[in-house]
Amino acid sequence: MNNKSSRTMIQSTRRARGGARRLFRALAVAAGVATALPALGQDVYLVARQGTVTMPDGVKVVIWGFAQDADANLATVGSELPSLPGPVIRVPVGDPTLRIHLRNDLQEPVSIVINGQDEAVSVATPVWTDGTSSVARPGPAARVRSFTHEAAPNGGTAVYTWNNLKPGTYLYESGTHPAVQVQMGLYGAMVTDAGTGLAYAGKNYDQDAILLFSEIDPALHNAVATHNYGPGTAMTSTIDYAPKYWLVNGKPFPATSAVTMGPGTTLLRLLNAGLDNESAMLPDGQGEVIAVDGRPLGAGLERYFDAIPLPAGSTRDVRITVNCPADAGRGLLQGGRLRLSNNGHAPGGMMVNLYRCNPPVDSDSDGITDDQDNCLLKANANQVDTDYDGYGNACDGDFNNNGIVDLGDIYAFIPMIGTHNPNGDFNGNGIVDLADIYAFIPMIGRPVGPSALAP
Ligand SMILES: [Ca+2]
Ligand SMILES: [Ca+2]
Ligand SMILES: [Ca+2]
Ligand SMILES: [Ca+2]
Repeated sequence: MNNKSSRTMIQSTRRARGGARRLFRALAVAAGVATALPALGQDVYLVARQGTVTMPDGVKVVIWGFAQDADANLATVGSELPSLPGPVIRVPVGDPTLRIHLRNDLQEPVSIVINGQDEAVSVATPVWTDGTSSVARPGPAARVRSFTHEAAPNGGTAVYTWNNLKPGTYLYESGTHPAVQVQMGLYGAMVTDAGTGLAYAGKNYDQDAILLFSEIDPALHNAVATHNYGPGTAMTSTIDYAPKYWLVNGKPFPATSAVTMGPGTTLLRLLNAGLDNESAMLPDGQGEVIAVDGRPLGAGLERYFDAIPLPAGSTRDVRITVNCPADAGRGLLQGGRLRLSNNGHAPGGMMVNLYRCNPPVDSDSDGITDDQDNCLLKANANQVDTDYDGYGNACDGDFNNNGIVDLGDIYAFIPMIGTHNPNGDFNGNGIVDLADIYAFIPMIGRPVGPSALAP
């Protein structure tokens, strides 16, 4: 399930629930009785699971992530795949309560915290490394394993409740062994507004976009997924953390989704779920930072930046006002540390096209807009390009790189059949098979591409 459908689902669930509440209120009023309303609140059903993401260089990385349970009933969970990041949680305006129902299909305990929001517990009770849960430390060797109660491995469930949500932009993430579990992908964005079209008191906006930064160290992911992480194993800690992929909303350029700003004021909700500090460079230096970690800046403290600091685990809300059609155009938001490659291959990394006024064109409707798509006319949302020539595999049958798929390419392709040669694996299923032969044949005699990233 992709992020868009997850988000749509959350919104539709929310609409249905809002309708039920309105009906209940109407009935209560009609009955003329002072009936206690049912507790307001949003219920979100998440499953922690293992999954796989494909990077633009074709490398498949195991992740742990949150999937949304489609029928909002953790008792029956289908084959929903985790997304990276997890589903966006938007709590409706005026709803002070959020309940996250978590089922944990991973092989170690998982929990959920929202950085900056107080869970509805009288005393925060950590789980210690010996598995006990108490306010007092059970012994001198005990260390905190989890900031809050956990869902047990292999199908255990837990409910997390927040009764006094503050408006703003927040990260939700695993509160258990976060140095490992959060970098594996157990994170997402949670937002709630002070009012309709109002991020915080006095801070209006017309449209918003979530830009969640994170990184992947494939060696660490592999070690964790194969149980080779921790004391006595090849990788004993995150001290050698060395990310190779830098993501915005779970994907590196050119697989990042573009954002359209304007007309009016756009609120960019910036979040950093990575272990590394980052910053966000805006194309025109026009961003107004109105809040830090969900705390609105006081009058006179709103700052205009071109590079907005985004420390690990933090969020920033930034407003940009666009006058349409006068300001129509496009700019590039980049990670300020210029990590603009995918495992050493540029262009890539933390780059997102920001369009002003006019939504971008996406000729093949794969979610990658024409200004950055490496197969303009062939849907390839993951933008895999295993020979790094700027033409995505899906439209690159030109193995000898002479610009046309010709006899030389036929001779190059035939020996690839039945092998794992990534360049001949047009559909990315790991083997050059019949489907790839069928994909190759229509390319014969035609020019490579076209691609926005190659001449
Ligand atoms: Ca496209
Ligand atoms: Ca290529
Ligand atoms: Ca050729
Ligand atoms: Ca294949």
